[in-house]
Amino acid sequence: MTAVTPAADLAAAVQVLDTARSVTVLCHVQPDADTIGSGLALAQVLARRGTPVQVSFAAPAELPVSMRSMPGVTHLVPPERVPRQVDVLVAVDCGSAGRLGALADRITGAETTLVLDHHRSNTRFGTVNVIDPDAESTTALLMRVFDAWGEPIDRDIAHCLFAGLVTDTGSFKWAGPGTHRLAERLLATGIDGTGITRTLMDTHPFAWLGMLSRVLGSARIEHAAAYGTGLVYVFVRRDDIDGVRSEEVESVIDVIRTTAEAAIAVVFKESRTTPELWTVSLRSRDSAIGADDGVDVARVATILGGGGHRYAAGYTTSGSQGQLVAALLAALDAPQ
Ligand SMILES: [Mn+2]
Repeated sequence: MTAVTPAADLAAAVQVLDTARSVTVLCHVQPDADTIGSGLALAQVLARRGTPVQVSFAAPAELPVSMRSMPGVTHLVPPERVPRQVDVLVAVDCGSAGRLGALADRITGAETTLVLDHHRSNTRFGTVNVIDPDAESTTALLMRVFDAWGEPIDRDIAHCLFAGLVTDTGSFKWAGPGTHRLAERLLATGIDGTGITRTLMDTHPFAWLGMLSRVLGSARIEHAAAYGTGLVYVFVRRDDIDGVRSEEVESVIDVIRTTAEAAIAVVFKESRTTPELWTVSLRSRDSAIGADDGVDVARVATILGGGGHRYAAGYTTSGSQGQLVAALLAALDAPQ
């Protein structure tokens, strides 16, 4: 991508990291490979410099299986081990403090909060904010931070950075000018890009096939939604996801979003523990990099209490299936 992070923000971030006595890196709840890859890459750079560092996320209790082979996982600590008072707190890939879940209260006890992120809807909740909505991934943004800091990217760090880049670009489907150059630089360190991608994106248990067939069979389309550009949606209920991981649940949106007749694709995902509590994923179909068309789903998600990117966003809500669809349709038809 061509967008440039304001040099002053980058310099301020480097200054914070360079002079930190200790660092606590926080990833978002329901972590993906971009937030974990960012957290573990930064932790490895800090550890190499001799700066005490820990990485955490509030929920769920366990790191998703597909991310457990990432280098640097030894820096992960459970949320209850994160002290109330910390020196430097770094939030990676979090558009708002709410994305930290139960760890959001640690901001109050932090001397400095550094926010490194690429979400369009970012609320700039840090004392220092490095936000670039045009960055492919937060790990791509971290490459710029490491370059400005003069910290080399070794093979283990490259593994983590590549994990975020390959997942947030949908295996480089959403690549712009410069994206492949970033990938080339990481691959040149000797990492197994194919293996990393297969582990993160292309490996599912057999039970995934049954789950997909049940869920996809219940898909609905609303042609009149979003000013006639169309909405396709499915519900993934608690009893649909027995025996499958979060990775399988998250994969559903990538099938739904291919529907030609709808500009917006939505997956409602019910909590495993709380009935009628849902996390909702939205995708806008016209997701050509740099294009200014398509529905801005970050705006829709923000109306519903969430946030995200122009072409990919989400929110959390509760209620019956009918209530959820009605609220979504109203938000899609809200004045621009
Ligand atoms: Mn991301």
